[in-house]
Amino acid sequence: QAAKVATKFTPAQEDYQKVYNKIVQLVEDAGDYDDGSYGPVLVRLAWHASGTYDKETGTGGSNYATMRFEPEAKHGANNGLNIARDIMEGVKKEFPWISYGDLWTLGGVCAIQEMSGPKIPWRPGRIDGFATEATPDGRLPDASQGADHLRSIFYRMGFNDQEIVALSGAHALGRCHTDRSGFDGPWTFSPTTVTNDYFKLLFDERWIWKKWSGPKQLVDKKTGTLMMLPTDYVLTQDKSFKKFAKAYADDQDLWFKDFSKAVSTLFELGVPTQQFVSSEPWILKTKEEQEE
Ligand code: CCH
Repeated sequence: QAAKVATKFTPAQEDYQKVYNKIVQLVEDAGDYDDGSYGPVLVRLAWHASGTYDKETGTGGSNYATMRFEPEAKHGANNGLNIARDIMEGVKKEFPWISYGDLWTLGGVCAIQEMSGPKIPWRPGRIDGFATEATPDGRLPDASQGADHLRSIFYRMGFNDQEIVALSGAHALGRCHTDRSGFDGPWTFSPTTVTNDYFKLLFDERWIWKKWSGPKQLVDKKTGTLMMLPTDYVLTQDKSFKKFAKAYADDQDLWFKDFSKAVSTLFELGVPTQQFVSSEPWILKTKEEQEE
C-alpha cells in the first residue's frame, strides 16, 4: 500500500478570490465606521506596508509585513493602523495559509475596487518575515513638508513625478484624525468612493490656512469642512506636479489608468520577482461582478 504523503496546499487564483470576498464580507459586517466604511483605512494599511521600500538597499516594502512588529507598529506614521490590522486578523483566521503581506495588500486592492475604483492588478507571493527586517522610522512621507521631501521619499521607492501625483489621488478616500496624525478632516465630500474629486477640489476650491492650534493644514474657504495637507497643496504649486494634477482633474479615466498602474507597482515593492506565483498579476472580481 502506498504511503500517505502530506501534500502542501497550493492556493490558486480562486482561493485568493475567496479571501477577497471574505474581506468584502467582514468590511460589510463591521457596518458604519468613520465615514461609513473601513475601506479607506485598509488602503492606508496596504500603502504603509509597501511605502517603506528603499530601492538602493532593497529593504522595506510589502514582502515581510514587518508592521506586525514593534517598533514599526508604533511608528507615528502608522498610528491607527492597528484598527485595519485587527480587521484583517478576522480574514487570516479563516485563511491561515495567506501571508500577511499578501493579505494586507489584497485588502487595499479589495477596498479600492469595492469603493468604485479601477481594477488593481495583484498577485500573491509575499512571505512573512522577522522583526529584524522591520524598517527604521522616517521612511514614509511627512505631511508638513514640501515638494523636495515628497520627491526624496518617492524617488527612493523608485517612483517619478507623474506617479507621485497619481498615487496622491488616493486621498479622495478617508480622512485625517486628530488622535492619529494630528490633522483633521476629509479631502472630499465622498470619502468612501474613488473619484478624481481630490484633484478637482485642489484646483476648484480656495484653500486657506486653518486657524487652530493643530498642525499646519489647509481648509476650503467655502464650507470649511474639507482639508488639504501641505504635501497635497504642493501638487498645485510645483510646476511639474501641477501639470499631472491638472490632467487628472480634467480626466478621471486617465487618473484611474495611471492610479491603477502605480498602486499595483506600489503594492509589489520589495518582493523579489521569483517569489510571485504567476508571471502576470491577476484581476480579481468585484462582489458585484460575481453576482451578475
Ligand atoms: Fe495618505 N495620509 N499620505 N496616502 N492616506 C493620511 C490618510 C490616508 C500622507 C499623509 C496622510 C498617500 C500619500 C500620503 C491614504 C492613502 C495614501 C493621513 C491621515 C495623513 C497625515 C492619517 C489619519 O490621521 O488617520 C502623505 C504626507 C502622503 C504623501 O504623499 C498614498 C500614496 C496613499 C495610497 C496610495 C488613505 C486612504 C488615507 C485615509 C485613511 C483613513 O483612515 O481614512
